[in-house]
Amino acid sequence: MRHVVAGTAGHIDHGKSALVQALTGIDPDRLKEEKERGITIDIGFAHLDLGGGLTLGIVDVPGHERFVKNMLAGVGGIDLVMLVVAADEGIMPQTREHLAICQLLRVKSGLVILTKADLAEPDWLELVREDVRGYLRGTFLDGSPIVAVSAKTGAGLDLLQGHLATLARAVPARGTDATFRLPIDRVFTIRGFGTVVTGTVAGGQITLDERVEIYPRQLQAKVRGLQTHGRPVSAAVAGQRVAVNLQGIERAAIERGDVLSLPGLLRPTFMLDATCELLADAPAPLKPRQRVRFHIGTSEVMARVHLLDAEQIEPGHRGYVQLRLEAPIVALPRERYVIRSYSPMVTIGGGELLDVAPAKARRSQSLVARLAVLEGGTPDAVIEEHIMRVGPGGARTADLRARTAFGPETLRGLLADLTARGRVLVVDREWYVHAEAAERLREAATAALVAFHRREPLKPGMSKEELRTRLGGLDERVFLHLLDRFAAEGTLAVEKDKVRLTSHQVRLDARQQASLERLESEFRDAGVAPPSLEEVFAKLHMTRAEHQALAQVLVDERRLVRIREGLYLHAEALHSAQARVVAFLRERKSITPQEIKDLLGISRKYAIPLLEYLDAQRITVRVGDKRVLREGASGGRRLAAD
Ligand SMILES: Nc1nc2c(ncn2[C@@H]2O[C@H](COP(=O)(O)OP(=O)(O)OP(=O)(O)O)[C@@H](O)[C@H]2O)c(=O)[nH]1
Ligand SMILES: [Mg+2]
Repeated sequence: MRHVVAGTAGHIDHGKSALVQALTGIDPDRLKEEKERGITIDIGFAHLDLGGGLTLGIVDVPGHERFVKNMLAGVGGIDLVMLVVAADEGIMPQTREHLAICQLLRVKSGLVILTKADLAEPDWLELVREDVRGYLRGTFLDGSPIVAVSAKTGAGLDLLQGHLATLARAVPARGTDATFRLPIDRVFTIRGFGTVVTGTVAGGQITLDERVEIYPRQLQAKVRGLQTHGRPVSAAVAGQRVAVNLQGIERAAIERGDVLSLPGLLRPTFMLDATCELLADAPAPLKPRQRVRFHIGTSEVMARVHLLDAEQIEPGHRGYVQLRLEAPIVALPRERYVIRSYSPMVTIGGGELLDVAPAKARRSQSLVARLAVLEGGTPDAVIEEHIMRVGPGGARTADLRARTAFGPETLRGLLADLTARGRVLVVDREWYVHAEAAERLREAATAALVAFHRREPLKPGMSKEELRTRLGGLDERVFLHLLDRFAAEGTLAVEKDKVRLTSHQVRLDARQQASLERLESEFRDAGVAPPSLEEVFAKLHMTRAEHQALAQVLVDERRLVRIREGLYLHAEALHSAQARVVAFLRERKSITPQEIKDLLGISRKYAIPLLEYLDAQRITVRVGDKRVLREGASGGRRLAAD
């Protein structure tokens, strides 16, 4: 089964709806008001079996200039256009505007239908045909069939159907490797079923029972039923018109312009970077910060256009812009949009989205260069650009899904290729950092460490956490991964929670060396009943600042061991005390605080912290008011390890 969607276009009263009805037997005007006034107000739908498993869905649009907004909601997803021109009237304003819209949206093909042929003399018909042919020159419909028909007599309908079949067969099948998106064009309820939304699937596919999300409001629901052209189906794919019965959501929570997609895949945005081309017959140049009506998919929101590479865009010219929206939307790069001026409401231009999660733009050469890559670059250049821009923080596959036009399989392939070529680094599962961003981070880390070592020559290294903060507070997983990578490459060394340059060593001058030795011997001599650091500093007439650092050198070199806050034991004293306690325990099985005081000849002030230290080292374990050897603990091995 193949599905192709066509849309009518053309001036009011030129016979679009009558043609659709004559062709399909379905009246696309479904509103009471439409019947009463004899005009189309909102989009209507019909379908035509073209044989050979090919169905043509038809979106019929209103021609009235006040309803161009509705026309735009209808033609967003069409494959081909049926441009209707009444033979008795010829080309009129909305013939031009609708054709311009189809051109801006890059509708690929179509044909022109001269309706009401029964009202025109053959000569006149030929004149109109010539006129239209000339008018189409240079447009995407240049050289397309021009078919004269009469909805009244049925003349020309068979010929038209033949042309439609040929055009529909030539529409390339859309791939399924894309993010599922359905711009919603209608919402209603059916008694007994609940909420139903309809639209043309813009990408990917949807299946029965799947969980879905309505964007930009981000409400979830479940697909309870699917229909295409009135028949139930179990799945619907890109390019197909579909009605989706949703479970778990109120009709009032959804409106035209919302997008149905899969949970968590898309990210609402207020800003878009894009190309912008102004129609040659736009009434005025596009000015900086001009307020416009922005149309994408089935939605319309107000926006201001910020020009990124020009003072203004002249009619018939193009430029790069940032659109700042007054309400959020969801979209993906490569989608086309249309802008209309605020007043008068006329179509003035449109373009292609390049970045759906941009930073607030400031005009710069680099921004223009970046947008040129997003517009014209190869797929891997585009992915690289996205990963590069997020810097050392990297991008996850999910971020890239939400920011690029690539389907999951294409994306996987591109990322695997870039990884293999060393352009991006995988820092965690599904998390990518650009090699150049990592390189810049390495330079920043090195600079931070150089400064740190200069400032703190007696410290063995900077804490990882401090370095992470200095580098802008990267995500911890990314940071640790990159740190390991830099360490493996030999740039820096990581020891426990400290990072240093590989070249850094704590070097003491002669005076510092002498102070260090005096400091150490004070503790060595004091054994298991050491003084406080403050007492030692006072005794040795040392200044606090420098000698605190020297004491830390002793701690870093494990010559001094911190038992608890403010209490340091010399390593030799600690080890011999520990050996004696272990020997005592081997023989007597348990030891009380009183016994340890007697054993080591120390006061309670030292005995309790020492016991707690041994507990913390998992050498002893507390049972009531006694300590026993921890099962499996080997005093000897512990000592060696310390
Ligand atoms: N004689 C004749 N009249 C036609 C033909 N097609 C349409 N009409 C008449 O033209 C009028 C407008 O037809 P519609 O089909 O409503 O025109 P439309 O283009 O859909 O109009 P909007 O949707 O409002 O833009 C109606 O009165 C039709 O009966 C035709 O082939 N021959
Ligand atoms: Mg109509």
